[in-house]
Amino acid sequence: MRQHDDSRHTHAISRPETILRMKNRFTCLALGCLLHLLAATVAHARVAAPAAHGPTPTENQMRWQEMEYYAFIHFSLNTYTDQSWGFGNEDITLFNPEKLDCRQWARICKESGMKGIILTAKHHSGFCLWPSRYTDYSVKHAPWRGGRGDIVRELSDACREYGLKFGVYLSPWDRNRADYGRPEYIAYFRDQLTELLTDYGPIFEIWFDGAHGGTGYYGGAHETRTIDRATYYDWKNTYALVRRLQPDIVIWNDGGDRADLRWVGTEEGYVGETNWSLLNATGEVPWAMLHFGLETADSWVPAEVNTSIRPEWFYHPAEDERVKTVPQLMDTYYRSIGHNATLLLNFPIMPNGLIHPKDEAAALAFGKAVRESFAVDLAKGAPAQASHVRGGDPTFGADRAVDGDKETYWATDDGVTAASLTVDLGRPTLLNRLLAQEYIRLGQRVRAFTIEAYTDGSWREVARGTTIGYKRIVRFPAVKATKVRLNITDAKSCPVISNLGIYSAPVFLSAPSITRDQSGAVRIAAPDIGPLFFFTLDGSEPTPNSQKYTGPFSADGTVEVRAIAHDPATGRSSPVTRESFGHSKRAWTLVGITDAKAAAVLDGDPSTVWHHGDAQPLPVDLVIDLGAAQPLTGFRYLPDQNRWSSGLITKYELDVSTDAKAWTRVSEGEFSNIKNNPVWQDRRFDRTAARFVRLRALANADGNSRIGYAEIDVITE
Ligand code: FUL
Repeated sequence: MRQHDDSRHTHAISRPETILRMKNRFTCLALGCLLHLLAATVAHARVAAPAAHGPTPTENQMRWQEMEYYAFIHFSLNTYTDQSWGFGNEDITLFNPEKLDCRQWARICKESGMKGIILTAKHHSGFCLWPSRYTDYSVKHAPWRGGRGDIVRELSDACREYGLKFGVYLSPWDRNRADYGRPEYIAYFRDQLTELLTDYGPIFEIWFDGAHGGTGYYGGAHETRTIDRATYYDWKNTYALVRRLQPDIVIWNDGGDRADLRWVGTEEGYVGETNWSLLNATGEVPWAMLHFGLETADSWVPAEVNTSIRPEWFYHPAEDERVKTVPQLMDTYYRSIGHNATLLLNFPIMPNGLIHPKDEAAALAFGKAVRESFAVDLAKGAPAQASHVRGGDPTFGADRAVDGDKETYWATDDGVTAASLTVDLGRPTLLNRLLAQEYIRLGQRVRAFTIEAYTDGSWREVARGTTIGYKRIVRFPAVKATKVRLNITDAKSCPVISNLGIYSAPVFLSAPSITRDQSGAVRIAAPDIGPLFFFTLDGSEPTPNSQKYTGPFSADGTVEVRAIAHDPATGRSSPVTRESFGHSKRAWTLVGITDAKAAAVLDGDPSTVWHHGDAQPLPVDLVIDLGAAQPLTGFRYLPDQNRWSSGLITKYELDVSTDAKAWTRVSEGEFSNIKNNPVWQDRRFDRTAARFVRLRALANADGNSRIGYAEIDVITE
């Protein structure tokens, strides 16, 4: 810390006059001397740094926060069974990642700009990626490397080699263990924790997933087990064990059991724009608190945004075309790291033990886009002025926010909770991003701010926001300005700003969405304002010379549409979107349903949804008549996409028929993680010719009988 260094307060005391001839002159000089001494005394009075306000981060939380960006790795036995969650009875002999190379994982993470990796050492299936002494359900009994492999060891070694920190995910819920739900399991869980936190060097973060109880194998019992979340895991003592074994660790838990970090209430990759790093140490944590934090809370519990580079956490070959694009990942960046959180981005590992080349390419391109976006800080070292400076002391002057030193800051006097910081760029400069950081060691303070740009001789507001915290990055349309002003308009206590950055970042156009309604009309759209769309229907890559989209067009039957968004002003194009449509849905009907709103199930629009009436008891059937028999190889279900979604099916059966009388079961099981991650649920089955499809919902995510659908589709190839 250089902030409190007072060696600069050196001062020379002027020599008094010795000879004075005239009385009035003497009086004048004496008075002057006195004033001079008084002024010197004031100037030499040390201006104290602001006192901390409210909760502040621990050293462990501070180190973690500064990591900003790190990886998740999801790999387990269910990688081999194409499931989101293993049931706990998957056959160990399936586990044989013949090309496994943790150095590939570490290299990709390092080259992408990440600072660490967290591995699913044990996911809900209970299968252990290390040869635990306490179970047979581990790599020790897999064919891989003759049972002598240890992925926790290999990855911790690779992390060390690449200068990355290493963390572990240990699922509290274990669908394999016979004793899950009984006290014995807690002893087992702690034994495993002890192994992981003792045998593999420093662990920066431990992840205790919130999924807790439900159906499972449970040593052959094949039943549903529920536990009391509030008491069963005895987190207090488990946390004490963790901290004893790894004093520098941070503990993640999903909010209910207060740890060092909190979940943000969604796996889609964003946290609230208002984001306080605060929660109360006890009490309920409703969704809004996870997502926005709580301004008045008593503990420092910062947010970590976890999301996957593909829709799902584990590898599913069907998602090879659904790897997130640079614009999507950049949007995630701005809405996680740019919203005062860290970003934990997941790579699913393929059955061969490697990260897929498409995921690698996406992560590296994303890393490059971040580097490019923040390569030149236009504010760094530029003249800066503030409306208020603490005690008039340059130690707390405006320039401390643009000096590139994270330990110095601009601050105002106590009680001043609205103040401005102006950066003079010297000449009209194009810019579209402002980055601000509070010196959070003294607490999170700012409640509201605006950003103004000085263009053509006057100030105009270009953006406004709420919290800042460790880091806030604000996006706004490009503006040419000679000066930029950050106005803190409200704060809990005097603002303490350690960094202000100004950037002209490239804008990455989002890949467009392509939808087709039941009549066969295809629509292309994107969230960005203004781009043109170009598309192809013959499987070739679209370019700005391809057919221009001028409005919905008809393309019924089996067809692949590829499209790009393009901005002629910058010459930039978006990534390509590819959407394959199967048989025409024109002749499809929902059997026995008279509600016209049910058309939403087949309208090709993910944002519309239809629910059966609430009174209907489970199971609830949806029967689709395809109009004619077709060779089916799978079906797809998209649940309600709204934020306050309901009716998400978690257990299902799928039957098909040629006459709606004799039914054949082609698929059954669960949509495991549908609540947290409501993406398309694809299920494949052996080719069967059928005209009728019956989806039977056996349970939903909320434990009631409400059942709904955004979309249903079939797979025919
Ligand atoms: C969720 C789990 O149920 C998912 O499978 C995944 O591990 C994700 C990170 O957390 O709650």
